[in-house]
Amino acid sequence: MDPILIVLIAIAVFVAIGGVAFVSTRRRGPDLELQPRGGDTAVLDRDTVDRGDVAVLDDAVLDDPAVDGTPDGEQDSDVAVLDKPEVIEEPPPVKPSFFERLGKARSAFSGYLGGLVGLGKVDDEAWEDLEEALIRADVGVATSMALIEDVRSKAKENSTEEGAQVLELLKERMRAEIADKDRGLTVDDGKTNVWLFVGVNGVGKTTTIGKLGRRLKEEGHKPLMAAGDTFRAAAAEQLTMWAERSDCEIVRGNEGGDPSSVIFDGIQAAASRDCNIVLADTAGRLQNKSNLMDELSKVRRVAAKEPGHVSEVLLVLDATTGQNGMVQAKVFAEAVEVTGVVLTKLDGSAKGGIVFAIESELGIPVKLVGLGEGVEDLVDFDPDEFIDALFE
Ligand SMILES: Nc1nc2c(ncn2[C@@H]2O[C@H](COP(=O)(O)OP(=O)(O)OP(=O)(O)O)[C@@H](O)[C@H]2O)c(=O)[nH]1
Ligand SMILES: [Mg+2]
Repeated sequence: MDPILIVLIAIAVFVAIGGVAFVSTRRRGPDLELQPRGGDTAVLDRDTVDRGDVAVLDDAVLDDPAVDGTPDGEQDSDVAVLDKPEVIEEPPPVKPSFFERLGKARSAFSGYLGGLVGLGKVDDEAWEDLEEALIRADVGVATSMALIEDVRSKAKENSTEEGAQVLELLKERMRAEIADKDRGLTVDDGKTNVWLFVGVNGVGKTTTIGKLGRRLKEEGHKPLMAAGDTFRAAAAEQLTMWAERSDCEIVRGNEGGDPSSVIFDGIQAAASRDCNIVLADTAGRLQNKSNLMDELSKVRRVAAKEPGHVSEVLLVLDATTGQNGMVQAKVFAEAVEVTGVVLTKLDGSAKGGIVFAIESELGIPVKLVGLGEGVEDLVDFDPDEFIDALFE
């Protein structure tokens, strides 16, 4: 064969193979070279894109039609994943109200009372059930009986026998029972106020001081914590952690030292550092240990020495201990003239009724309520919202 002819055939075959290769490359589409936001170039294959890595793609690359990979510009299903992600702005979290946060106490108590709403007529048995519901919710036997007796005579007076109306009367009566109490926490101007925290073991004294430290600072006060629990090794450490967290001053003594002198030192330090409230922690103690109750009386006397000015003695009670809280309240009130109650752990209790027992039988106002372990979980007691929550 003519060598020229052979060369021509070879060129024709070469051109034909090259054409087929070119067409097949076009059909597959180019590899997607995508630019992540960080700036480094990354070559992503189509699988990667489909997994949703689109959020990091550069706008310029997204606008490039070559990225489509579709030969004739028609839309294929891969295009959708290259859309810019929609930015959904989270609304700021709404702080739940006292009413909402009562949680368990609320649902359990209204469980006892809720059944009455559907009742047609309240007969003798229903009156008894109602009284029992109050007792079970820790309102206390004496207070429950007194409340029901009052409501029953009022219902008779008004010829009211319908369940819903009777509940309304009870609600009103309970509201009246705890209305008009002074629940403010006293801070006297120009004084070194001392707030003493007392109560049995593990009720939440130290935690309450920690929570209050933050809150008082936010309100513009200058609190100082005094670690008067010298009994338990870790107690001062625990308070120190809270002080650091809420940026409060703290005075602590030696383990096994005299609690009165630690608190006295705290008051001296507060006066010289211009702190206006001393939050004085004390060791948990059982109310039946008379030597420990005497020690508490001494702490109270020493704290009142110049320049100390005891403006609150707050008894911390754990809502989950129920009626035993009443016994504690009586004995502590005798030893240290309690000015208010902090009712902790109401988030985990169905026994909110203890509030009525404390206020009506002992006349001590509930001033603060603990609804959790966090720094934000200490709230002022709101009697109206509390009653609404119980009857919801
Ligand atoms: N759920 C819940 N837990 C709380 C509340 N207040 C305190 N606690 C927890 O109860 C436990 C005991 O709290 P402390 O503050 O150490 O109690 P305390 O009275 O100082 O205890 P002692 O110093 O041992 O007498 C801790 O685990 C707290 O986090 C509250 O309102 N709700
Ligand atoms: Mg403690």
